[in-house]
Amino acid sequence: MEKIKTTPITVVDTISKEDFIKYYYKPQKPVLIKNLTRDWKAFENWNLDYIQQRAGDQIVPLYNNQVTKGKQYSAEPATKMRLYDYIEILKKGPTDLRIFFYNILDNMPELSQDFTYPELGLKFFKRLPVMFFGSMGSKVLPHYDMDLSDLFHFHFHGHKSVLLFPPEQTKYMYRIPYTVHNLESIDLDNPDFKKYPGLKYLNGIEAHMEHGDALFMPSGYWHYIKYLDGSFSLTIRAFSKKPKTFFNMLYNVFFMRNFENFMRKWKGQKWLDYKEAKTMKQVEKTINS
Ligand SMILES: O=C(O)CCC(=O)C(=O)O
Repeated sequence: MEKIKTTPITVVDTISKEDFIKYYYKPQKPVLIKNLTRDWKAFENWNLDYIQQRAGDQIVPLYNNQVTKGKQYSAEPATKMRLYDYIEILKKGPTDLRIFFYNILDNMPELSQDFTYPELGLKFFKRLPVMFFGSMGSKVLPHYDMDLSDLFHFHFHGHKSVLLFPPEQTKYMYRIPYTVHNLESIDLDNPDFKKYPGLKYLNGIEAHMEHGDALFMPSGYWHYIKYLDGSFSLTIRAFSKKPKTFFNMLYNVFFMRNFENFMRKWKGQKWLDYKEAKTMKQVEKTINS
């Protein structure tokens, strides 16, 4: 079966601030850095047992991969449970239940002692270090972050695969209007090129992450993530300094998100069907032009 075109990500062991800015930050190119976390306590200590011991008592929201319908809001959790119990499920795996965007400072502040912000020339927004958990079988719907920040994503305990697409390829991603994700019926692992011909024009960057790896995902990059075993990640962010990106971030966060919620509540499935048809038309127009 024909697959989405991909190229492997550039991997470096270490990098200086000057080289990072010159070769990756300024041209907005992703890179995987192997040794960035070697002197963190997290590199030594972070595993599922450690998180269970430190923060097992809290109740966490869990998300799955079910397609949202009607008035359902896509950011609603599928269920909630004690973190300890969820990690037990992860250890057994597979499950499609994931923890998504869990703020460390609000929920497990002591873990913030275990990592530092890399000195690579980015001004990190230190209020929002967030964690993600998943297991073999968990997939994260392809999306980009609506605040359009430059991201550093670190992985612990196991393995995951990350497929990245630059913002210039958004026109072939089948992005749904007023959202930052694509049609939920698209499976990038088994692409239906007949139904979604735009996918043929994509060229992804493929990264395989293991314990301690750091991945730079520049602003607006799409990421499609698959957990290969029970494991977890940390993401830290730096807001873009470009005025246009800053304006788009304000639009996404303060207008787009609320408008989408309002329309879903008001129109329900009709709104979703209308946007799906519009998405298909938009990509067709791009291909034909
Ligand atoms: O790894 C995950 O579960 C999702 C990560 C993500 O979407 C992010 O860091 O923005």
